Amino acid sequence: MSNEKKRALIVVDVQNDFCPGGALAVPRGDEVVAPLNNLIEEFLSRGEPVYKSRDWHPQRTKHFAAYGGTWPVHCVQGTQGAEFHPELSDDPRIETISKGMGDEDNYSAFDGTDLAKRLREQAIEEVWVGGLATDYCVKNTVLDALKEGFKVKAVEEAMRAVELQPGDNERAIEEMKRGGAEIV
Ligand code: VGL
Ligand code: ZN
Repeated sequence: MSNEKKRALIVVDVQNDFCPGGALAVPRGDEVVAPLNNLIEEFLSRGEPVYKSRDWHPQRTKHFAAYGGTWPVHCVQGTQGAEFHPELSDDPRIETISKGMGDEDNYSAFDGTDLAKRLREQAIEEVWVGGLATDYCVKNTVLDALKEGFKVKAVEEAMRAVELQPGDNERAIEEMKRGGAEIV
């Protein structure tokens, strides 16, 4: 038997609203598409599973500033802003994980979803993570993956931060490292 770890790729929230021109644009958010497409191709060609998460909000949620939360309206179910970036690779083998359907912030792709169960069913040991945004959904996805017992490789060139506060990107990277993720 090979001693290679069984891996999966998690592409976090690469949606129009998080890219330049979107409702909650992450500066240079679209730059994650090219490195993520390379990873998607590598994983699929080796028969390794690929998951895309998407922020999939109802029109009214306490996640939005208008209803007591933090954020402008973004990634509302069925809108163009909630669609994946048009250049992000698609493939029938890729599975979509929807999150953020309630009033909780649900930043992590594990929060309120069956992602951990699905990964365990496939005997995955290690997840590679990239996407948007480093300081929210990527960070929380990485920390939850570690809590769920997976090894994590966080792909720094394949993620970008919102940086509501300057330094949030650096702090998020540090937090992921401290939690046990390997930054690659
Ligand atoms: C996200 C803010 C609000 C993210 C989602 O995907 O990082 N950030 N909702
Ligand atoms: Zn959101």
